[in-house]
Amino acid sequence: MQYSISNWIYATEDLEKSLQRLVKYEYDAVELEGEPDKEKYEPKKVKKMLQQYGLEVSSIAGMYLWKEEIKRDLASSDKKIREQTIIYLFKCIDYAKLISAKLVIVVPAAVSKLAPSLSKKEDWKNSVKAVQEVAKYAEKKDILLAIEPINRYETYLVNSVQDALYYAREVNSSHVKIMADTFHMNIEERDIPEAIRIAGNNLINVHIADSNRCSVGRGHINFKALIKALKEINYQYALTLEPLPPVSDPYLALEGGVSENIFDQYAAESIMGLKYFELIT
Ligand code: LER
Ligand code: MN
Repeated sequence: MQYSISNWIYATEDLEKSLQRLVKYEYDAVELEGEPDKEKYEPKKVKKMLQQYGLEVSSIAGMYLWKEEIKRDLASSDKKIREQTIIYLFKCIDYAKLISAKLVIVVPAAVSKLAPSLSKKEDWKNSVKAVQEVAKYAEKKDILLAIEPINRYETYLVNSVQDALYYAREVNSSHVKIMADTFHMNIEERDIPEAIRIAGNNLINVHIADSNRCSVGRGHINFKALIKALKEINYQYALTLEPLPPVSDPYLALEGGVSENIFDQYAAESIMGLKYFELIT
């Protein structure tokens, strides 16, 4: 299995500093925050750094913001918002291609928008249609899209692995698959390993954090059973760490004065725990 960390958890931290942490704790890859227009992610500069540190890019984490200044929402009843989100995803796909990432994460409705624009049924239809358009572009560029189910306290449309499978089936593209996130699964799934088995070969990325969103071992998720299920489905993609200090948003962690040591500690503990379970299962 490939070990990766989503650099979204490091918020405004200098990218090189984050990459150095990944190398120090022997990760293979990084999942980059999907912000292709940000200076921090200038592709030539990023490519050079990746080469220098011997890291791959496992994925691009699409950011489905729901803020006063910017709304990225594939399920919006407002055509303009849907269209600007489609264009945003085209840019993420182009960016993925430039830095040799295999996949882009898609959340079917904005994160922290908790109720439908119209009805859940109408929003579902709008979102599926929008992603069908994105999928055509992804097929052309040969980049995969991974539908991420997120718990009900952050979004309302696709919350479970089964929701994501239904959604991907409706989009109906060779390049639309699903992913899982153990933190959200702990809230939404009846049985985490069983959900992994149901996802089967549709699963192309797994975000990892413990039940309290801290690093592996600090909560009560049974990671041994998770790894066993991943082995059973012959999972060949990345385990992408997404542990957060106990705050709701990574930007609050740095601003709130969380010590940087915690990032090192979480990176070290998580890979050690997972590799141990990989070895013994
Ligand atoms: C992002 O991968 C995620 O899991 C969400 O909780 C982001 O808000
Ligand atoms: Mn996630």
